[in-house]
Amino acid sequence: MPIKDSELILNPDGSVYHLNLKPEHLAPTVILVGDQDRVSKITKHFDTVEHSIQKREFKTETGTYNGKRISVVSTGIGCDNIDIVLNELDALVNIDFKTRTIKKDITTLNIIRIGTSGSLQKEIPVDSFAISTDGLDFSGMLHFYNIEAFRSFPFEDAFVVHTQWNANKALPVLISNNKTLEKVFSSDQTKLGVTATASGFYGPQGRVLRLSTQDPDLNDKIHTFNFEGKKIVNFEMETAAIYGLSALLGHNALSLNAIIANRATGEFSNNPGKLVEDLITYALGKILKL
Ligand code: R1P
Repeated sequence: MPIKDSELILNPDGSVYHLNLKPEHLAPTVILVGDQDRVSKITKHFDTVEHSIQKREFKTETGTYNGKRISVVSTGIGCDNIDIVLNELDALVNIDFKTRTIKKDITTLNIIRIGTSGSLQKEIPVDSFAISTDGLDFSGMLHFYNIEAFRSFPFEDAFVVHTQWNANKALPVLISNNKTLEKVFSSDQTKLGVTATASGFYGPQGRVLRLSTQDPDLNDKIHTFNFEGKKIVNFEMETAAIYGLSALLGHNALSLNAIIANRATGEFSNNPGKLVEDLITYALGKILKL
């Protein structure tokens, strides 16, 4: 049965609804960034850019870097946007837009996030690079899918007990990265740990300006949690959703984090722009090994 027009929405030119891309515009290696202005900070290193398009916060440039074809896509902020980006990226490779049917042979994308993030541990200092071994979703988005087979229930259960997680909030969901990608991107320049993915920037990450939070001790509890040696090292807003949807759709995903703030020490990087530049250079070097 063809997927209905209302479910797989295509623009009049045949491109997918939000990303505005046609299948031929997407490379099998995809770099995701939050900020649309970060796209050109990556593609300025490319040999050539063959396609460039933007709709809302979703900007894509596809080209080659040292001969390797790569697409760079901005997601904007948050797990709701990741739901759009991951589903549309997958549709571009795994759904035939003419017949609106799922292809017989499924294509696996390599998806690398290059993001900024705040550390929760003193030993992950400002200006370091952290690789997310797992994403711990606090946003609730993944509960709308059949994610059970990919969850790590013992970690999640221990976390809920340790934090006395409020039952009005969505249950946290822990999803692992792709271990092959983790090996390729790890080095003595990177630190490994669990990334917590929040549903907001202020209250959901324990930041208090004028509003108090439901649990003022939550960040301390997150920071002290240790499950069989696994610790939560940083907070951001996309990784767990990328890991969850990639696992469900059969794509390989890895999240790289430039640590621009340390919530444990209260520090903020003196030069976050340079740190992101350095992480981009580092990631591009490793991508050539895929
Ligand atoms: C918040 O300022 C944004 O920055 C972080 C968070 O995950 C959130 O998207 O990542 P990016 O720099 O990749 O957007």
